Amino acid sequence: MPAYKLTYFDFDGGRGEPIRIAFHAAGIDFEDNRLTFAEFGEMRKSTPFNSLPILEIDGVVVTQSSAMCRYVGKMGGLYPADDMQALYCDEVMDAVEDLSHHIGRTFSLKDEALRLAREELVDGWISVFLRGLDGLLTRNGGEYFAGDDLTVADLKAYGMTRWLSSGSLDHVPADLAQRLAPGLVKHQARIEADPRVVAYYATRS
Ligand SMILES: N[C@@H](CCC(=O)N[C@@H](CS)C(=O)NCC(=O)O)C(=O)O
Repeated sequence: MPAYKLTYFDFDGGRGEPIRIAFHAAGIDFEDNRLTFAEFGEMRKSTPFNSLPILEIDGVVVTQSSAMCRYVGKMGGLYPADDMQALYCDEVMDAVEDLSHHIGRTFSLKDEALRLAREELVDGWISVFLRGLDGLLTRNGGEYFAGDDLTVADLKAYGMTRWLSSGSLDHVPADLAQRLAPGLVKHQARIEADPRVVAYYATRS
């Protein structure tokens, strides 16, 4: 088994979190290298795209969180073997990436500029993506985004719904997902209760 080192920020969320959960669910040992924002600032320029996460596999650096989810998901039974279900899975991960990108662009803003940008997002892209993801979940029966069991798409969407509903994003109402996409909020609770996810968080407490 290769040596895996995942480098991401030191919080339980964001683009790194589904990869951490997938590694744990797959029973694959990995080094969970967690950086402060200051530490990232010092090494940012040394990463291929000035961003995290990066995954080192026997010292070889790879980027792109959804590609990492797919890679670990395939090893851990969290990525569909069926092409159509794999398409559903990828579609959701890419949609979550798009939304992360829109939100990420507001992180450098402050005060009034931040408020205006976030309010615009709430009325615009965040609403579009919440409704859209809710629709993708309904299309597959309402429980999982692809197939009939947990996949990395569920882990990635779960992290996004949890974040949007946490109240930690300034100017994003914590009840927005509940109002626009109640199926996604139920999905968040379902994934949070999955034994593989519970087992992962038990290691964090
Ligand atoms: N498409 C990339 C996006 C990576 C990305 O934007 N990461 C953010 C953190 S979640 C980052 O490192 N931002 C720091 C910066 O842009 O300076 C992926 O999916 O891994």
